Amino acid sequence: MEKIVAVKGLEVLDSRGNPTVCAQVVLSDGSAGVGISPSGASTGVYEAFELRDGDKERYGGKGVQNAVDNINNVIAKPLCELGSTSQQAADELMISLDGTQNKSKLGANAILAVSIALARATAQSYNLSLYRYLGGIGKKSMPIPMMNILNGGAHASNNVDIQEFMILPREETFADALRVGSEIYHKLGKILGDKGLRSGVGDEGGFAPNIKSDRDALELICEAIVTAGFGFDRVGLALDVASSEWYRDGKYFMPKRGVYLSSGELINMVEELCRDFPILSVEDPLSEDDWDGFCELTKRIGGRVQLVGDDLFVTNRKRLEMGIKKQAANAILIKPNQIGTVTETLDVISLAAKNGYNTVISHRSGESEDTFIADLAVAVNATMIKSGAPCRTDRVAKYNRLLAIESALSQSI
Ligand code: 2PG
Ligand code: MG
Repeated sequence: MEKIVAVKGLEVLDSRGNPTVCAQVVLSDGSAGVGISPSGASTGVYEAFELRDGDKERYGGKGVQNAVDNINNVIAKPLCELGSTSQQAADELMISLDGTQNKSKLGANAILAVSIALARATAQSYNLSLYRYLGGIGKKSMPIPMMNILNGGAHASNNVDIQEFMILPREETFADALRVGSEIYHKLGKILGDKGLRSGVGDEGGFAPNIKSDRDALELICEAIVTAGFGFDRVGLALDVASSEWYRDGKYFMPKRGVYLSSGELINMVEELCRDFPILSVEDPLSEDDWDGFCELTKRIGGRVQLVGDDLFVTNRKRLEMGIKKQAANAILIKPNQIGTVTETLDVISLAAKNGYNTVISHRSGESEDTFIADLAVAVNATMIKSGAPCRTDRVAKYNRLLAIESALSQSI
């Protein structure tokens, strides 16, 4: 049986120019894998812990040298003594070496990078594609791309409070869906330019214009869809309200517009937006602590709109179990770094599937060239994948990996 013979950490940069953790794992047969942890901006309070050095003299306190040291000095030796390449055994070992509830001792950023690197190395050792190794021999389907083409909230310095305005192109093939999304993205750029609203792009590659209201953003996107030659039967809309960012003392405060809303008013606002626009999916319409609000909205529109828990569930089995019991939301966003290991990520995805919750695999606003989530989406037959606009290599890398997987699947028997 092969075993792990080397584990090494390295501090690298993410798409925002902030440090993040890269790990390399080498096996006894020479197979090797690399993993890079992503990093969020609108992070949920229940996420696993991202360990940063806090030394203001380096990277404004955002260095990850301690997390890297944890890989080299705490994690590497026990993993090499494990005697196998079992993902589950390795992940469980790292969880026990950490010993905390939220991986705050070693850092979820350290643990996840190793976990991903091990999955890659082991897939290579078996001579399997990563999605095959992670997902097994069953039928594989491609996810629908959920493309964030207009950025606001914590991801852009414009005056828009809703974090993400996304399009969902539903075509026969992933390649066609990506083409449709890209054509609409470019049309939106042209429309914004014609209206004197052209802007730079936000963290996830979407345009970040200053506009009057959230409704205006949705109108502009609808115009882009229609002028690009598509109908709403083919292209739906999706939002990530990311409303945990607004929640203080039981009230919602939209900081850029300076508006206060009660939970009930926010529920009404989301319901009205879903009535007036072809919105198929809304993520975090209520905050991570507003279970009652989530349940109420699910009761009202959950039968026709996908309601996704991101900060609400944080890829965490216990929080999803609570949601299932309370019937809050009907889909889960999956971000491996919210929980910190590949094993726990796969476990929560199967819990969601067993309980009829849709799965949306997601990037973070701080990303890298690592395309693990693309393979993960196909491995688990996820309904959708969220990887930003078709712009900026950190976003496009995932979509390009999915193109390669689709092409490989079409050639395999
Ligand atoms: C989200 C993510 C990704 P962040 O809220 O869904 O789009 O953003 O990584 O900043 O949490
Ligand atoms: Mg979100």
